[in-house]
Amino acid sequence: MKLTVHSFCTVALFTAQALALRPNIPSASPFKHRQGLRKPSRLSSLLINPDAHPNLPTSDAAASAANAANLNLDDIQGDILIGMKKNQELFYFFSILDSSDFKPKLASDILPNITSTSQLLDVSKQPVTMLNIAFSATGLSALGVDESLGDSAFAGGQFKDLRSLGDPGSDNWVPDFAGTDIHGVLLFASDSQDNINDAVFELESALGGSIKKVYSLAAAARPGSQAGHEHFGFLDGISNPAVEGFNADQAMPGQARISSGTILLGETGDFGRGRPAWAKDGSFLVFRQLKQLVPEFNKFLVDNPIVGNGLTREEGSELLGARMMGRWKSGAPIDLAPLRDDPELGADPLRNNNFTYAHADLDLSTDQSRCPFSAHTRKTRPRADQGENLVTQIMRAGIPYVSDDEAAANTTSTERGLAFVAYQSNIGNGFRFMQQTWANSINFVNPGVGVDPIIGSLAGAERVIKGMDPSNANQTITLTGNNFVISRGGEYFFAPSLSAIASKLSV
Ligand code: N7H
Repeated sequence: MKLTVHSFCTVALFTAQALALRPNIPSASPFKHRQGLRKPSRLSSLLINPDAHPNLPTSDAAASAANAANLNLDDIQGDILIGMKKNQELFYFFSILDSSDFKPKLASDILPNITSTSQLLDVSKQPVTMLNIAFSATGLSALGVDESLGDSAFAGGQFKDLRSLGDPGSDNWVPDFAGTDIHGVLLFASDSQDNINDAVFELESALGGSIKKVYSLAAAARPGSQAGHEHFGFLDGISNPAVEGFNADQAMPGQARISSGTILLGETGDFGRGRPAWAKDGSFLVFRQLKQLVPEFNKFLVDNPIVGNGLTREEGSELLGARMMGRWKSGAPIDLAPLRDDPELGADPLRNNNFTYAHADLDLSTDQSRCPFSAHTRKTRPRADQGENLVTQIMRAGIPYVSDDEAAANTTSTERGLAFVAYQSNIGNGFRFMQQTWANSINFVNPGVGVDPIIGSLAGAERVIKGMDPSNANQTITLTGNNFVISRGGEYFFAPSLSAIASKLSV
């Protein structure tokens, strides 16, 4: 097991020092008993770090990269650049009932407990439970902030956008997402559900009747060797971009290197127009609750093995799953391991992202023998098919969930899936472009290749996909509706900088 960041710490009185680094942030909370969020008593990280993932930068390395790029990691919420490394997480969606009551509490009870990027990188500074916050457009309005952030998808909200995303309507949506009543989301993350429960209890007591919980979703990395794997069994979180001013200097081979402004508003590479100055260093958070039908997915693979090449039926089924995803369950890319999984390759961050789909001996525009054009990873990052596209990039920060009912009752329920979280400085260039223009298009990246078999959606209509059989590219598979991933809806949020909360949103 590799070490994420500093593994040992002394119990330090860090809070005042850490908060002193931040502009205009109240440094003392009246709620002295609320140790769950703030007390720096960690001996091990609250994050997971599977061997196959690129390491996070050490806090020193990140600080020096940030200094050189003039990025303030003390002011940027911790979840934005960290990626898919949460252990346990709770998404707590709320509505503001009384903004004149909420705003001072935002300043005194939420802001001092928000975990910044620098804090999250250093175990000795990590709180027991990480807290981040983001607001929907109606949430900003409820706070009296009606300025445009220069993002039309955010301004309209996800419910209004559902047809563009290919959702068949809102019948499958969690009812609380269908509308614009959700004003914000609190993200709690820790290494135990008990820590999160304590933090929620403490914050709810402090916030009183100023907000109301609308909905919540508990999520957790899967146990043991499945940590980092999502419910279909595939290792996730291998390929997130490396960001200038954060970890670009230590990008792994094949990792996209992007400008900080692709993720953060107001930084180099943010092409947005008319952003207010206070929006700098915030990021748009796209949340989607994506239900996964695991037995159905597995049965589909068992029923449709790819035959030939000396494979057993079982191996043929595994191959079909890998070709739908673009990676084997171990994380090994099929572009480098086209017929059988290669767990050593999957576990090696120096090799597991080092591919482009281009090979000297094959025609990039027609040959799908190594990887189908419609495979999930190729649809969402076409690499050499397009020349590296450094604009349509997102920082994925999702985590598997089982429905609240199951978590609470400790009994099996039917719903599980991915609590999909993606950060970007422009939703239309990031998540929305990937979903609408790439994954849902039958003609991307080449005419007639079909939609992404994992997330592609045509409003519930039948989906015809080509290229799954490596020896017969014209063979099609027909999937009815949205077979294996069902959208339960979500919302578009803005995760502001800490200084924006202090100077704009809480006053
Ligand atoms: Fe995907 N999965 O866990 O099976 N995704 N994703 N995703 N996804 C990726 O490369 C998955 C979804 C991207 O850089 C892997 O890190 C599932 C949406 C992007 O080569 C796996 C769901 C969107 C990449 C999954 C889901 C994306 C990516 C391989 C829904 C955006 C990186 C691991 C339930 C619209 C591509 C890895 C690259 C990779 C899974 C949703 C985007 C295993 C189950 C909605 C950009």
